[in-house]
Amino acid sequence: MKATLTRLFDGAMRGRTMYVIPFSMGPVGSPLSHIGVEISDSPYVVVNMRIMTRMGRRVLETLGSGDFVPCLHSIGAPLEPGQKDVSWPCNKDTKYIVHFPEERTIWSYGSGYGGNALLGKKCFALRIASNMARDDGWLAEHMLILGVQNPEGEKTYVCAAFPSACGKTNFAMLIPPAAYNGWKITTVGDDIAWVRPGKDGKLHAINPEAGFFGVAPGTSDKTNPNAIASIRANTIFTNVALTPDGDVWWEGLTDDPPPELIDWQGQKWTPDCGRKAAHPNARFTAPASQCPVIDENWENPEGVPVSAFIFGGRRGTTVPLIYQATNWYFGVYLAATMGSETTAAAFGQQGVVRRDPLAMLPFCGYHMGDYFNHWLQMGRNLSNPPRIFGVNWFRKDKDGKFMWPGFGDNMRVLEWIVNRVHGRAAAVESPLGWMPRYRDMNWEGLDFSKEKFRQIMQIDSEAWKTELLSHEELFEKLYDKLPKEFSHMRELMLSVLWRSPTHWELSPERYAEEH
Ligand code: TSX
Ligand code: MN
Repeated sequence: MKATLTRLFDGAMRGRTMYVIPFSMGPVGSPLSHIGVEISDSPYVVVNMRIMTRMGRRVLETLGSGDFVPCLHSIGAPLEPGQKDVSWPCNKDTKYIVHFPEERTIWSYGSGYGGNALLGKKCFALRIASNMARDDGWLAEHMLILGVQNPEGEKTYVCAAFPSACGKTNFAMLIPPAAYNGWKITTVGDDIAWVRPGKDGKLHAINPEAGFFGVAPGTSDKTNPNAIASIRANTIFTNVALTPDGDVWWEGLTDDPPPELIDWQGQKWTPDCGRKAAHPNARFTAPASQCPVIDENWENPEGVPVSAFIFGGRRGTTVPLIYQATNWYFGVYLAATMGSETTAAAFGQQGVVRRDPLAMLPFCGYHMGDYFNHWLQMGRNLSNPPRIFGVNWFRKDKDGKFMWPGFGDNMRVLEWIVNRVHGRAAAVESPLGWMPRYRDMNWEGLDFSKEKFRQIMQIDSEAWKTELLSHEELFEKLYDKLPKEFSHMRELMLSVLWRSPTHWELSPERYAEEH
């Protein structure tokens, strides 16, 4: 790779300005932070890194002669004297996004966009950092961090991992329903968590980023008012559409599209033209400090104590709304086998489950089998580990309609999680772990019947046998490094399901209000 890339980088920046970008992932000077220096020929990278990281002179001063991650980036589009530049230059044919985990460096060539170019994010904070974390006994995770404050003022922090298109940023900024007067959700981060054991035997998390690089389409005052408030100023919009008065627009921002727009490619656009106005992956880059519910501890150098890990996916069938893993090991199994049904046709077949362990498949910088073992090992060393939960907001009924209202009402699931963590909520055992009965959750202000709850919590034994068999497909790919514990847990879960009725469900008396 070095031979190939050295040849490509030779003269790659000719005719452009080279920028040197010192940045800190995490609050400047925090013991949990790490510094990088990105060299880039893209002003787009500079202005985005200015929002997404702590960047500039104070980082260089903190660095002194200490360690940093060298990040080399070129769009790979040199300009000859007199040659006119294009609006978004990159190399049409050749792109390499390369990590050297042994020396902890990143070389990125030919691309100007997102994770390929803003090297502090996926390349550093996940792929390189996951290597550092394995070696030094911590975790670099693709997780949001949020705080749940109850009316008594008690604050509980949780981290959550979802594959793309599950509404991670929406969940990170959730607004509780009206019935939750006195409750508050606060945001620490919406994408990445660096998690480290503390002297108290708990895990503590920081958000290594300083901004949100969020998907714009689908973001609105209905789906995420806090995100809309966060992007009111000092925000970069990438590949969105423009209104005649110079404002931005994307699909889902308003119920009705404006009568005319300039689309993301600079073409005239009308609602009936048959094209999308914004690119489906259009983004906003906004300072986290502008989020109305940013957590008071979001820049605390010690991080926030993590009480729970939540793992989810987009599953139309099979997976219940909420369940708690029996222990750390089963939780890691749950996380390792999580998956989402494909939605976009661009990803090939629609509606098939793609496994994305801990939402880290594209972002773990080493073998996934070693990664699972590292997770198991972390649990062995913690006296007070976070509890682990599985959620599924996307289960559908026989008519193909979403059964769960989602969005703010996910607060009801969060409340049960928080109360479980503190030993205040009841649960019953199931083949998957611990599950709430109807009466163990708060339904105030929501019309959700016991029968609907029974359906959304149902465990179909046959479907779960098939599900567990399909885990084997993932395990085969990791065969030589798969934790031996995983095979045992799979066998055990199969045997529990084998003796269960075809439709395993909480017995009727367990639902009865009087019990
Ligand atoms: O972000 C979502 N969340 C998490 C919110 C805190 N979305 C959007 C996903 C795409 C990025 C959801 N979509 C959620 C959800 O909990 N649930 C659903 C499915 C759903 C969609 C629409 C409705 C209900 C559920 N209801 C109406 O449209 C009226
Ligand atoms: Mn992400």
